[in-house]
Order: sequence, then structure tokens, then C-alpha cells
Amino acid sequence: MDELVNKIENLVRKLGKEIVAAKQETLKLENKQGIGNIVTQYDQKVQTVLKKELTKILPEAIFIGEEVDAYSNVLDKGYTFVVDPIDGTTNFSRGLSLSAISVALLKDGQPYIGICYNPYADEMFIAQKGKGAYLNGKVIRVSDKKLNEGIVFSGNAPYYEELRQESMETLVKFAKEAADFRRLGSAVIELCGIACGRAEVYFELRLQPWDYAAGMLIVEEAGGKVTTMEGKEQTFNKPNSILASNNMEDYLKHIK
Ligand code: LIP
Repeated sequence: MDELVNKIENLVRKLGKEIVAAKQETLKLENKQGIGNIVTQYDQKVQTVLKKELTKILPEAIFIGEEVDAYSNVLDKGYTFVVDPIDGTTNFSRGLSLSAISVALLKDGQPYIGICYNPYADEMFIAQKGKGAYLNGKVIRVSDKKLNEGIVFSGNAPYYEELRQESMETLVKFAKEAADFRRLGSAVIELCGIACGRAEVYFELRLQPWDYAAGMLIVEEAGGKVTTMEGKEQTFNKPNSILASNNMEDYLKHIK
């Protein structure tokens, strides 16, 4: 398994360098379904290379990615790659340097390996089921802060106009009790931030499986907890809400 992880890590790190080197003035933006949901030629190129190279690394796995094959079914038996080539595409398109590559390998429908790379910070987050979570090779753990001294990462589900009001109301409920809140614009960076103790809670009312499949495993292997906003187990065949935390208290009670 370690050889498999190393091969994926090297591939992701190489592609991360291409993302950082992208010149903003060369970006070609295309609109997708939903408000402000864009894709650039870099999202498409990175995903094409990921699909080609991951298939060489593990031929028996199927591939699900944001920019193609988006809704093939996750295999209940066997291996499925669930990939976001550039999570935080809007940040990428605006030169905000807050984006990440996310590669999850699911085994029998559950996260088995999670690899998330923020190339701007050169931060490689890796988790293997049952083997802990690491940032650049060092063990990471969620924080031990309670909400009243903690930071909340809030997702606004920006592509879904019908969720904006509820997203803001949820943020107000959390923010009233937290020390502060942040919105980074990359679910992957927010999930990895929970895993390494930089914040205590991350919520978003609708994310795609490729946004959270890898980051979720990294949070859980770092001692955190990831459910839907209703406290249910996560699934990977359709968009879901997400509540990720350091599991220091029942955070759902703050948003009832
Ligand atoms: C984005 C997430 C962000 C969320 C957006 C979108 P993308 O991923 O990282 O947190 O609010 O709705 O899902 O589309 O940039 O890969």
C-alpha cells in the first residue's frame, strides 16, 4: 500500500507545480451548471493526467472526477478513485492561492486512501484507513478546543442559490458561539485544516463527493468526525451536506 501511496503522492506533487505555475492571464474560464461554477483548462488538464496515470497505477479501479465521469457509481466492491483536480477553482481563477488537488481511493465504497495537496503552501496531507493522518510526513491530530474558543470554517455552497439563506443562518448560529469564523473557498483546505488543528468545525450545506472523499478520511484518521449536517453517515454517490469537526462536543446542538 505504501508504494501505491508514494506513486499517487509523487503524481499529485508534480501536477501541483503546474497549478502554481499557471499564469492567470492565460486562464480560459467556462461556466458550468450553477452560479459561479467555473472550470479552467487547468482543471481539465490536471484531471486528464490524473485519470491516465491513476489508471496505470491501479488499472482495476474506476475513476470518478469533477470534470468528467462525474456521476459514475462508486463501486460497492473493488476500488474507485474519486478526484477533484483543482478544489477551489474560483480561488484559482482569481489568483487567491488557496486551492488543492484531492485524490481519494475508495475500497468497497469507503475511503481507503486520502491524498490532498495544497501546492501553494507545499502541504501534502495523507491518510490511509487505520494508519493515521500526516502533513508532510508528520502525524497530525485535530485540536482539543471547544466551540467557544474555536474557529468555524463556513462553506456557502455558492453554486446553489436556494441554499444561501440557510448557509448564512447556519453560520450566524455557529458564529455566535465560536471565537471566530473563516471562509477559505476550498473544502479540501478547510477539511485538512480541521485535521491538523487549525480550526474546530467546518460545515457546508452541499458538496460533491470529490470535494470531501479524501479530506474526510484525513479528518477521521486525525481523530475528528465527519457526518452530514443531519448527523448521518457520509455517502459518495451523490452531493451531500457536511459537518466535519474535532469531535470535542456535539456541534449539531448549536445549529438546531
Ligand atoms: C468548491 C469547494 C467550496 C464550495 C464550492 C465548490 P470546486 O469546489 O471547494 O468549498 O463552497 O461549492 O464545491 O468547485 O472549486 O472544486
